[in-house]
Amino acid sequence: MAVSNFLGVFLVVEIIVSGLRFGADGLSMNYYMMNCPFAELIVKNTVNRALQSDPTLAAGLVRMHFHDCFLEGCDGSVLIDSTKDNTAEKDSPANLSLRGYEIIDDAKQQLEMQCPGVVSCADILAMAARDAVFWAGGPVYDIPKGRKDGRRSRIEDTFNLPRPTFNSSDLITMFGQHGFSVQEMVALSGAHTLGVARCSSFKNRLSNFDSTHDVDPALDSDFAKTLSKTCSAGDNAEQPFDMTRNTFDNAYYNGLLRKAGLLTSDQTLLAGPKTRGIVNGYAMNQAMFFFDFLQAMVKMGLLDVKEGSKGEVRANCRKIN
Ligand code: HEM
Ligand SMILES: *[C@@H]1O[C@H](CO)[C@@H](O)[C@H](O)[C@H]1NC(C)=O
Ligand SMILES: CC(=O)N[C@H]1CO[C@H](CO)[C@@H](O)[C@@H]1O
Repeated sequence: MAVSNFLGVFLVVEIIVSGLRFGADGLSMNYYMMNCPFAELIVKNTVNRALQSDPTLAAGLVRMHFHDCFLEGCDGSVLIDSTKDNTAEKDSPANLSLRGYEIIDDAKQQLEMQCPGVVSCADILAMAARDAVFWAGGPVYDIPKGRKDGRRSRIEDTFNLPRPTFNSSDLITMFGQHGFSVQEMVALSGAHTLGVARCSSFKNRLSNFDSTHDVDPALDSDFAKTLSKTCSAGDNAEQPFDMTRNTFDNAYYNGLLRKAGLLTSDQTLLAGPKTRGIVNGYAMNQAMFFFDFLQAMVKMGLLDVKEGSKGEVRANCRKIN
């Protein structure tokens, strides 16, 4: 039953996606079929192996792809290391807790041996995030490939990431600037079904919240105690977003209904008049969440992609050629 459901979703999306003209004409589902036929398989095996030894890295890969796409487009810029003359995106405070770089390096190394100079780091990251979602129990989906790697990665660009203190209208505005509907924004936020945030990302909710409240009134009082306990171990102490941090499911939305959303930007989705109904829907219907999520992820993976001579295929994902 579950399997046939997934297959159904997969087929429908296959049709939707192949019928789409990607604003990017050079991208296609079988981009590597001729010159690196095992690219998908190599990435998948590498991701599976890494997640078997550390399941928490699924979250890392999904978040890294998001940051990559929101800054300068999905062009692998988030993977670049800082140099003497340039402080890269990854060294911003917002990106400091990104994890999973080694998995991308590992896949890249194998791909360079099989088919040197062919598979971009941006595509490896997009495929790895996709495989991580499936590995954690989420929907399976195919993505177009053919992204080129960018040559710019600057810390200044990271102001373009949403902040954990954003309210629903801030989120609607920022995601809208990237072409996402309210529904797509709420579905993408569901990626917080995986992983953790550090105390520094939510401690503003626990004391001196605003002029009339010490603790954020949108926060369940027992959950507030749990968070205070977590934070007693310091700013870097980690708190899972939902009760199943390594499983891709709709527990995140059910948590919001219990006022147990971790960040302001999570709980606000229940408070906002335009987002509340969508949260209720996803909490009730996981298949609907999966379906909307995978479509929004395919769309996110196409943000400002670089094609042809606008980019390159890096030999090392951490360095511009
Ligand atoms: C809606 C606006 C969003 C905000 C304000 C936001 C903010 C954050 C913050 C503050 C953290 C924790 C960082 C830390 O404390 O170390 C986090 C973690 C995470 N975010 Fe988001 N995020 C948003 C949307 C997204 C989207 C669209 C995705 C992916 C599609 C995503 C995927 C993740 C994942 C998987 C983690 C856990 C990472 C880990 O455990 O290593 N987020 N996010
Ligand atoms: C959301 O926050 C912005 C400031 O970031 C504020 O101007 C706006 O009034 C807030 N909206 C709601 C609905 O609280
Ligand atoms: C969300 C967040 O913390 N963004 C920060 C990322 O890094 C830049 C540069 O240091 C800051 O200006 C942002 O506030």
